[in-house]
Amino acid sequence: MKSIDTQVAVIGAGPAGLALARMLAVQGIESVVVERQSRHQLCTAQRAGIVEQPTRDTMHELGVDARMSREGHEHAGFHLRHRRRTHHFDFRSFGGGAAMLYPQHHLVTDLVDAADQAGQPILFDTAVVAIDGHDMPLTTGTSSRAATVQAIGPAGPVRVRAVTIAACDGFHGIGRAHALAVEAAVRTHSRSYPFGWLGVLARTAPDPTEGMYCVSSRGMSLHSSRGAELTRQYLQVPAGTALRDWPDERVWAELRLRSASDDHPPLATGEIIDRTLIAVRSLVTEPMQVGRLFLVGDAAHIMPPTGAKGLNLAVSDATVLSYALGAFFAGAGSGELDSYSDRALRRVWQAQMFSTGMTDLLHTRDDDPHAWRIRCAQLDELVANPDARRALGRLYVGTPFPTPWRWQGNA
Ligand code: RFL
Ligand code: PHB
Repeated sequence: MKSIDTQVAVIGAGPAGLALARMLAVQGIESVVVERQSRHQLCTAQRAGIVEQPTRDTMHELGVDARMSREGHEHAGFHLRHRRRTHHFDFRSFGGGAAMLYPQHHLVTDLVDAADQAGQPILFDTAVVAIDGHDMPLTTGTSSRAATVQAIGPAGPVRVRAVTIAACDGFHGIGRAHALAVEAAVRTHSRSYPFGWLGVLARTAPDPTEGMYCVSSRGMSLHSSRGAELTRQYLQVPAGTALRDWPDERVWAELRLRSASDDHPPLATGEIIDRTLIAVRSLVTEPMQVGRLFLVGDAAHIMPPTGAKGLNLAVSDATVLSYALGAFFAGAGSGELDSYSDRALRRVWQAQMFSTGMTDLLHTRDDDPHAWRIRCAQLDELVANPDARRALGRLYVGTPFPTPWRWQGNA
């Protein structure tokens, strides 16, 4: 069996795992990233689009923002279509910066390219099947590589021995399942919704170019973009709906009805080249660590997609963990590592508050006409009151990551 020794075994090469490996490398800490998918699959899958200002700053500090600065589209805020009128919320004037529309798979590609250039090992097509040694006492030094991940790669079994394991393996990964199985104190807090999203990628020009949430008694629609000629559009759909129930004509008819307004022409239609169903759910795992095993990003928590926090929280968790690992490997003891979960969870719950609030505000539930009228009143307030927008904008653009540390001082 092939065996590799390192300081940190990172499971998963999504934004959490790749950002963490880069943050560790900047501090001179070795890691090996193990990824189940091929490089091609990883770098082409359509997912998130909105990058918060603190995530942009982080990518800049890590030296991985050149393409994002060139090709990303700054989003000062978003549009809200409500009562058939279009309102633009510009959050830049509130001083927190601006989000950017930059597809997640481009960010992932940039991080993979940067890892290649730095000689950072990523084992693609290699699925982790077991985690061991998470409960061994934590010490520094090569003899402390007592945590292992067992994986199956293209050439057979691989073992990575490490001081710590970062499970950055997403919602369906092995990390959270392992933590729940071995430690009774690990719990999940979850909320489900009676609806999901249907997402399509279409060959149409975005109009408006910034994201737009449309509120309608038929359900929410969201219009986003992936460049000058591609749009990413979402429809609230009943939970359990099937893709075959949504032929192109039905998707466009519904998008047009929900986005109908008195101040813009009807939505342009075009060829749909990709479609996915996206679950709307909330789940947080607490604590996000068991001994030497740390859960990072979607492995620890899932947000409803409304408001686009998942990618950003993955990078925020990675920042907190890289800070704690930096302190540990610099000989400062395990105090910061012990605080990882508490420190990360504050921002996680803040994002849950935001995403849950946005989800409740923008989606329609047939069974509750009273709630529909309250939501209309809340939206009227948002349109009329800059203070209400400021509070929303602060969270949309992104609050600072919960660590005092910046990389330049530590590189
Ligand atoms: P990821 O990206 O899921 O990466 C986990 C990686 O782990 C690998 N893996 C394994 N590797 C080895 N062995 C195993 N046993 C493994 N099991 C899993 C997987 O192959 C994968 O490569 O998690 P990470 O890094 O925590 O990043 C989280 C984000 O990807 C996620 O939160 C966002 O995509 C959510 N999300 C959005 N977030 C935003 O911030 N802004 C958005 O605009 C936004 N839009 C979205 C979204 C998610 C969507 N979907 C598909 C659910 C739009 C959509 C449609
Ligand atoms: C996206 O562009 O994929 C997107 C934008 C805003 C959201 C969610 C997703 O709230």
